[in-house]
Amino acid sequence: MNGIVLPSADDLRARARAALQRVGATVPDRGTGLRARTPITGDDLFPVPAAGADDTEEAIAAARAAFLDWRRTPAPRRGELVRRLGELLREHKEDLADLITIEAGKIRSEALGEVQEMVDVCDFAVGLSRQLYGRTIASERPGHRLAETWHPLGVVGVISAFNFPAAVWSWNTAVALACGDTVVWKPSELTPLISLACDRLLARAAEDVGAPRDVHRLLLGDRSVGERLVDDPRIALVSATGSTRMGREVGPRVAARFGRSLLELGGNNAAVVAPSADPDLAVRGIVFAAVGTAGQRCTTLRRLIVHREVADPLVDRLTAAYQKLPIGDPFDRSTLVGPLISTAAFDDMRAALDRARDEGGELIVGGERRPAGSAPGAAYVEPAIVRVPGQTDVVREETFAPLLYVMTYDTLDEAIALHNDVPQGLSSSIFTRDQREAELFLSAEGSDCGIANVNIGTSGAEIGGAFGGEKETGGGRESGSDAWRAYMRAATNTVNYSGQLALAQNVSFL
Ligand code: UN1
Repeated sequence: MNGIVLPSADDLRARARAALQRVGATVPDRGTGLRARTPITGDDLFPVPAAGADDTEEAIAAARAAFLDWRRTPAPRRGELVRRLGELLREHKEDLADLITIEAGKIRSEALGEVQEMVDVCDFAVGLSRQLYGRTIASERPGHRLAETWHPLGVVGVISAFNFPAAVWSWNTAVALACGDTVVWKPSELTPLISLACDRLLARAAEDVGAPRDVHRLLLGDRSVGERLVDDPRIALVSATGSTRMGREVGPRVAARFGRSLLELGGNNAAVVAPSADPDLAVRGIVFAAVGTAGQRCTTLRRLIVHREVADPLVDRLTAAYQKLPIGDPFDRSTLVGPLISTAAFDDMRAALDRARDEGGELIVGGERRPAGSAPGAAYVEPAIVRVPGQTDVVREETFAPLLYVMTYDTLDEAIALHNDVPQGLSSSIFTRDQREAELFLSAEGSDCGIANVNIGTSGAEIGGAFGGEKETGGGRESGSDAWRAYMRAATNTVNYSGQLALAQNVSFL
């Protein structure tokens, strides 16, 4: 039995090569250490050269030198670089989406959506380049002006994950460049090709507008490259996206040298479904949030907390929807669930399912691997729903797979307590038509997450809001709103134009 029909590794190689050529990037033909790989078939595509210690040193020094120039460039002119990058991203939307699908396994619509997110954040950062506002503050002294001024921070080290291999880079880079910073990027080892494409487009944008080439440097490499960024005092801000385990190392190491870190770590996102929820809307919102990107978003819905009265019919409807999910080749327009990133990710999912069963859970649907006869190294999996007797140990952990745990509640207070009783705090939602319930969920006594939604799932945030979460999610905020402040330093200025020396707090001296 062949099962899922897939393109060949040669087809994917040709498609990746064509996309890279169209963006103007060099197709790697020899390499040390790294390999570009596709989860669609599980095959290696190209060898990729990896950066060593010398390359890392050179890149940091170059980005630091470029910073000294870039910080003097007026912010609206810095915005012109980001505008040009946004134009190139629009022009090459399909090429970038191809590379995202090939390396991360995203279905077409989600890969295009990721590129759209990049375009959107460029538009945002162009506007931001004219809005890096500081406040003026009423001085307590006559003839004095008190103000805050925002200045560029330095070199930003961006460490990104495989699941949003391009968008998370763009959130950081578009904002950092507008803020007057330069960037050194260490992407996931799993996604070198899309990284080469993004780097090339930014280099083209820099050439087109006459910005210094070294405002951005890409370092493809293993963990040692990330460690160098973490420990180097020339990296003013380390913006790292990944697991909580990774963040536990990065945070203290950056803090030990008094650097800044911005951490986007694990999520264990939940939705509360109240008795008044619109069932059609809830089912569609839940399925996208739990199953989209094959359950491999930081914002993926992993826990469903359902009122006891509506739990059985809701689970029945979700089960019916899960049984019909088209699983397979992410380039096929009818597919909704592409591959997991690796067979190891499937092993983790199986291990979580086994633990859930041992902890009293009941598998309702899914959890099996779909055979892909031509590609034994690819992991296609049926998204799973497990009913659990409560928030057991495995439910409190993030498993990066399409695995949805369902629990029941009787009172909203109980639902909120369950909701918040996990170590992570990224995204959350409530499905309800009761305004009092919705507002309570959004209030100080409600969800403790960085993102809290009503009648929409936990994933798929727009770039205009700040993105990030609390507790073990790391506390960082990226992308929109005032997240830019993390990429700048504020100076408080007191200017005395009175001709008299007046000391604050009525202190007299001399
Ligand atoms: C991530 O999974 O790391 O809100 C980022 C979302 C996307 C970004 C996810 N806009 O699901």
